[in-house]
Amino acid sequence: MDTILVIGASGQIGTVLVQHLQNQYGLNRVIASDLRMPQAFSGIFESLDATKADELAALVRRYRVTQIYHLAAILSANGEANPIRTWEINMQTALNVLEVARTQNVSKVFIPSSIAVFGPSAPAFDTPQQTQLDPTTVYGISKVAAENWMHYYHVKYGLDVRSLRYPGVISYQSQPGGGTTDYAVAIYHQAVQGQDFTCFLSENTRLPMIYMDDAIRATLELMEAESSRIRVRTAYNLAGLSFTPAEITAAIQKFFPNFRTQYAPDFRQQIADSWPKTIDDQAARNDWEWAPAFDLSRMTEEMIHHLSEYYQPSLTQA
Ligand code: NAD
Ligand code: AKB
Repeated sequence: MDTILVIGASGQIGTVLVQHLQNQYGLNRVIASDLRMPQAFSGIFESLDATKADELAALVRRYRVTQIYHLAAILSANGEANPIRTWEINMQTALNVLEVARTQNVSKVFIPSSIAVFGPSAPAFDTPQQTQLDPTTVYGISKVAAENWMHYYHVKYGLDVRSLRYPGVISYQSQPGGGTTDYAVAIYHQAVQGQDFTCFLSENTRLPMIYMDDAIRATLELMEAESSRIRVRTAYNLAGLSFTPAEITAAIQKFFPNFRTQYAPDFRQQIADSWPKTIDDQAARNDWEWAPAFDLSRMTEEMIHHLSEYYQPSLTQA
């Protein structure tokens, strides 16, 4: 019987992942932890600062944790406000997780990486699994370092640690936590509330994205795959869909013809320009049969449906 610890459980991905894990393993088998309590939460929650190795180790011992999903991090845009602090938090938490897993015989660990590992030297289209990694953000630098540490713990200690380079994750259940891809969530919230949107990226900035359902399924499929099939022990490239602000605006206009987007690029434009436009995820497809299900029109339909229920429940029930 597995007992699963999720660190960073109150964030965009954690909020949704915890519910899936609770459904799969049972409410008492999933320990959600974070600096802050998730909203409207049922299940076991423990307050944890994952930079504190002793607190983390005590939690792992107390619950006899067998799997860890480590989601705590400072993302690309927020990270630039305080690069040294971002490095300390992202690296210290990742190293604490790897070390506690090694010393307390945790059988499986998931620590996500990001398309932010890529920089200007990587091919922008169909960015391959193996290529030069020269990120321009402290977030990206910390993700490259974490990938190398994961590989090190696997080779040196045999730790079963697995990872995905998530693209920008789009969800209706939770708000994103300060990244460069956040506009693609905010735009739906504005549209459903009948408001126009001001985008902090320019209209033709193409970025790799993924719908939350696909991101969660990829995570669980990766974690459930036979260990022998996991041939990449840094992090797998993962592709969902890829679009520009102009294209997502056009997809939303099919539901709200009067919806308009204005463009006011800020510092996040430079980050976006250094990232891939599309991702080659052949290794994930080959090794554990990854295939995304959501394209732009299907995702847009779901986002608008769920957010309409949230903002205008009386209209959607009528
Ligand atoms: P998020 O910012 O929404 O959530 C991160 C959570 O970590 C927050 O709830 C925060 O309170 C918590 N946290 C921060 N410092 C902590 C600490 N010291 N101890 C315990 N908890 C702490 O992030 P997210 O979008 O849910 O991302 C989860 C993971 O996935 C991160 O590693 C991120 O880099 C990665 N990722 C996310 C995306 C995306 O688009 N959401 C894309 C690529 C990679
Ligand atoms: C961000 O924009 O920082 C994240 C990511 C792609 O890692 N969404």
